[in-house]
Amino acid sequence: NLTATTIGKPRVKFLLNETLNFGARPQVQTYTSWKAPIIWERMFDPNLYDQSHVQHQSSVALTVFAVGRYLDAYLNTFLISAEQHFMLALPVTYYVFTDQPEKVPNIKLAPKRNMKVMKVEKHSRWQDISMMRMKTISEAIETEIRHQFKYVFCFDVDQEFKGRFGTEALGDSVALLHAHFYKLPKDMFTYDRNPKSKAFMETGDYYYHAAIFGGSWDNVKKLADACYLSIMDDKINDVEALWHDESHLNKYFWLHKPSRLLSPEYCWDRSIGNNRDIEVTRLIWAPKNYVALRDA
Ligand code: 2GW
Ligand code: MN
Repeated sequence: NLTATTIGKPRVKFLLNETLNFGARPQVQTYTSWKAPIIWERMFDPNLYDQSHVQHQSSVALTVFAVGRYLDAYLNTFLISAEQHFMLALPVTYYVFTDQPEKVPNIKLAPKRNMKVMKVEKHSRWQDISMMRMKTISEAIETEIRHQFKYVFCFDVDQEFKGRFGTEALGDSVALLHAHFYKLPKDMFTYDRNPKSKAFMETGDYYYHAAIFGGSWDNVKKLADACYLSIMDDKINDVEALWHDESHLNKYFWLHKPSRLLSPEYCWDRSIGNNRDIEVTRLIWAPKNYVALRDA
């Protein structure tokens, strides 16, 4: 077992990549044209990844926003399920951003796991609640996260962990393939097509889902800063990208290729129905009641 006994950054990086079995899943794409791995079940040995990250004292900050009705609707399930499945081998701190800190559920956390609740304002438009996360994430990385954590993962709250979401997902710059688009031709991707928006793009590599992105803290900060800048430029120019922060995220990952991609096993929508590609659901979309949550 080479990985367990090999110390030193570049060497381990090499060994972990070598550890991936790209041939294990012949029915799906397991690496990109720029040779970034796309992580599917059975491609990796979970224990090997855990051992290596423990040895290198990897640590993870998870950011999640629960503003307005989304707090009652989703936060408890998200956190309880994260304690069962998210990066169990490593120290994890949940950064919960909310307008109602007093209502955050008091969840019993395992050793080496912490929660930090941070108050944010509630933007009146939901589009702004979603988009302005980029600014808050950047600030939190600058003031707190960078001093304590190697990795940052940013999540939508309207989801539930159902299976291992482990150290195999960690990388310098991590993007998620959107469950609805990973099999579709590129001309179906819902990129922003308005040349007036900073998110405008004519073609791309994949359609990434903004419900999860991550990486080393410095890379996530660069991403959040770039997306926030573009979002603010759009505001000055009185345009809004088709899918808000997700459009800007797609533009960013087109210009700055992610080093690791997560398959839709990492964020599946059960309403899609049976699909043989999905051998394990690690996280699922929570059912959404648009009427109750978005209006009124
Ligand atoms: C968002 C839309 C409509 C009504 C309310 C909200 C809302 C979102 C809210 O009232 N409170 C709140 O905390 N949020 C946060 O923003 C929460 O963390 C939520 O998961 C996140 C994104 O909103 P969400 O999950 O309703 O958007 P989706 O599931 O349609 O997500 C995709 O598209 C979004 C942009 O439209 C984002 O890019 C998101 O990351 C994508 O997954
Ligand atoms: Mn969502």
